[in-house]
Formats: sequence, structure tokens, C-alpha cells
Amino acid sequence: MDIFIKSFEWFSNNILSKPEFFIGIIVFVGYALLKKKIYECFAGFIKATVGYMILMVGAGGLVTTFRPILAGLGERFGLKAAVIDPYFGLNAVDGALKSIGLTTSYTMMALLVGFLLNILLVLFKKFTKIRTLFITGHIMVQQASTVTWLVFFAFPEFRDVSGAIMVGVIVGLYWAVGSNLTVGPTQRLTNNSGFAIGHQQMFAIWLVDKIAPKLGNKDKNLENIKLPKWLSIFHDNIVATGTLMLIFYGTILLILGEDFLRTMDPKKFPETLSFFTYILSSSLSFAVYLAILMMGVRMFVSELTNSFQGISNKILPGSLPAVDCAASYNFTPQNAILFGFICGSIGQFITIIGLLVFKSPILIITGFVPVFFDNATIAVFANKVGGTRAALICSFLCGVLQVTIGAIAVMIFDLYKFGGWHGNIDFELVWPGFGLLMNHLGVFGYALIIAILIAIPQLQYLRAKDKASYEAGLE
Ligand code: ASC
Repeated sequence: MDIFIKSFEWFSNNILSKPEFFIGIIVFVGYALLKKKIYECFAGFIKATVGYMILMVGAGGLVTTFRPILAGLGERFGLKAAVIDPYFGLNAVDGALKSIGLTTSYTMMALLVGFLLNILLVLFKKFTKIRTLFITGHIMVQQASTVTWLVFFAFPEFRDVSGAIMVGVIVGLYWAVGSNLTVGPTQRLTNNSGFAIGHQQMFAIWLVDKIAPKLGNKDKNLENIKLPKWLSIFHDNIVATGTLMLIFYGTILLILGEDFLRTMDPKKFPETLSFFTYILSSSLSFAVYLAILMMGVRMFVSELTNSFQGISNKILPGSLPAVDCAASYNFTPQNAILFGFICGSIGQFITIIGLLVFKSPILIITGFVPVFFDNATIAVFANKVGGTRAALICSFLCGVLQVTIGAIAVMIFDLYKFGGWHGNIDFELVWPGFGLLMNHLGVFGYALIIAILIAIPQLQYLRAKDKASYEAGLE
């Protein structure tokens, strides 16, 4: 038993929650199943792992550069509040679990249960109609943590292994069902590249795919924006990102003020550096990290989609890997990413001002991960089926919802005491509702969540126009 627990802990800590190795191993196994030479399998492992590590350098750079500045907005104006960001959410859940005398080890158990359940659901695809395996490890850790708190909060009587299994079951179902919902939109976006999204806005992608066509015209999309000659310099991705961020972030930095930033960010803003240079270099680092992120994405996505054929032919027939939302950024006009981020930020800022004006007891502070990755992703998918207008409207609304429902969520789940909430859009659209069901209906509510999640792919299948292409993972 001890050996079993130890090896399970090792697997969780070293593979499952280290997505770069997890993806590398999947690529290796996939190529091996395709009967590639061993050195080719090895090369695939290295390329996918390094690609993913590059992606993480880009994402990590964006997060660490911009998160403290946004959090600083709250501090600067003396506001006590919750940050909506999955990393802050993770901290808050850590604190909340400690306050009831528990640790996050239950989360790791839930993670494993959820992952195994996802594999089973794909294996029994014929009955479950699930075609996707969620393999974005760091996201699985974050989501399993938040859901651990939601379950333990609702069921004090199950704050033990049984509770961890309950978490694993609903979170595993969510991974399978949510990523399965993104198959059609992602395949359309990527010209059938053979992957789905396994991230934090899966239900939102499905919803956007449904409503965006009603909001705009897909032919008038961000790719077709013709700019006057002097503006055509912005067709270049780096120029556009750098300039826009200089204006947008520069303004935020100016509002925060030189003195405040010097004390908050002393490492990057020493005495010798002028305010102007600081603004220029902070804003432009955005373009740097975005370019790094995209390079990593290209590397690992192409390896993964090639090799996953091996897995889907031999082990999990007809299945697709569900990966990071950033994988979709390679299949879109780059300004979709930027406009999504900017409209989502504007939506968030306006709503935050609304909270202040209406004297909300809870103030929300923008977290970088949702405001960038959710809103960019929403814009990418909305632009594909509803063009520019849909992209701008959907990402703006997403920003509004992130703040409004985020504020309600920290209240009802008592997390305002710990300063954070997960913040990504599925944790506004889906999980607060699930949490309320458990809080108010107890075990019955829990069973209802399972029933809802199981029913979704069945409905999806029933409504699919072409059953064969549903089964082939095309719609
Ligand atoms: C998240 C999260 C990240 C980023 C990254 C985007 O939700 O926790 O680190 O998005 O996965 O590529």
C-alpha cells in the first residue's frame, strides 16, 4: 500500500503536474505506437518537451511581468480585495484548506482520479460520446484545487479521501466534457489540425461559437482589416503588439505613478532608470514574451498532433488531445489576440469602477492570466465565426462577467478572506453554479452535477448533423 501511495505521489508530482514531461512522454509513446525509429521517438520527446518549456517561459514571463502591476492597482488606491487569477486562486485555496486543518495532498489524489476517469470516458467513447483527453497538467492542478475547496466547503462531512474522490469525479467529468465541447470550434479554427482545447474557457468557447455568428459577419474579420499605408506597419505582429502595449500599459503605469512603482518593483526599476525607460521596457517585454510563447506553441503542437495519431489509433481510438488555449493562437490573425485582451481589459476595468461606484463590499483586482488568456482565446474563436464585431463584443462581455461573477464567487465560497479567486471564465460560467448546487442541495446537488455533465456529450451527439464526423472528431 505504501509503495502504491509513494509511486502515485511520484507520478503526480513529477509527471502529471509537469506538463512538459507529460506531453513529451505522450509524444514518445505516440511515435512508438506509429512504429517510428527509437531515435525519432527520442527527437519527438525532446522537441515537444522543449517546445512546451518555451511556451511556459513565454506564459510565465507575461504573468510575472504584468501580474504585480495589476495587483498594484489595488494597493495603490488602498483597496482590500480579491485578485481574479488562477495562481492567486491557488494561494487562496491553500490558505482556506489550511484554515480547516487540511493540505493540498487531497488535490493530487483528485487529480489522478480525474485523469483516470477521463481515460475511461474516452475508452468507452461508444457510450459516453467523449473524444478528448485533457492533458494540460498545470491547469489540471489549478482546477482540481479550486474544486477541492468547493466540495470541502459544501460537505464538511467529507473532508477526507472520500471527498477527494468526489472532487476527482466531477473535475474529471468536467475535463472530458468541457474539452469535448471544443472539438468542433477548434477543428474549424485550425483546419482540422487534430486537437481540442483543454484549458479554462472550454464552456465559454462552445458558447461563443454559438453566439458569435449572430453578432457579426465572419467575412468581416480581423484578418481583412485594411489599414492606411502608414498604419500598415501594424501588419507586423511585433510592431502591433509593442505599440499597443506601449499605449495601453503605458497608461496604467502612468496612473500608478513613478514613486509607487519604484517601491513596488525595485528590481526592474532601480534609482538609475528613468520612468520613461521603465515604461518602454515593461510594455515592450509583452511583445517579447508573446513571441516566445508562439514559438513554443508551434513546436509542441506539431509534434503532439502528429504523434497523438499513434495513441488514437492504438490505445484510445478516435480520440484527440486537449491542450493549452495558446495552441489556438497559431491559427488566427495576431491582432485577434491583442484586441481580445484589450476589450476584455476594458470590460474588466469598467466593471471594477462599477463595483466602486455601487460600493460593493468586495473589490476585484484584474489578474493577468484570465484577462489575457481567456479574452484573447474568446476573441480568436469569436473572430473565426463572427468576425471583428463578435470578437470585440464577446471579449468585452467576458471581461464584465469575470469581474461581476468573480465578486459573487469570492463571497459565496468564503474566499475573500484569502484574497483570490480562480477567475478564468469557466470559473464564472460553470463552477459557481455547481458550487451553489452543492451548497444548497447537498449530495443531491452533487449527483445533479454528474447527471448534467454526463448528459452534455449525449445531447451534443444527438444534435450533431453528421454522426460519422462527430465520431471522427471533426465536429
Ligand atoms: C492559464 C495558466 C497559465 C496560462 C497558460 C497559457 O490559465 O494558469 O499559466 O493560462 O496556460 O498558455
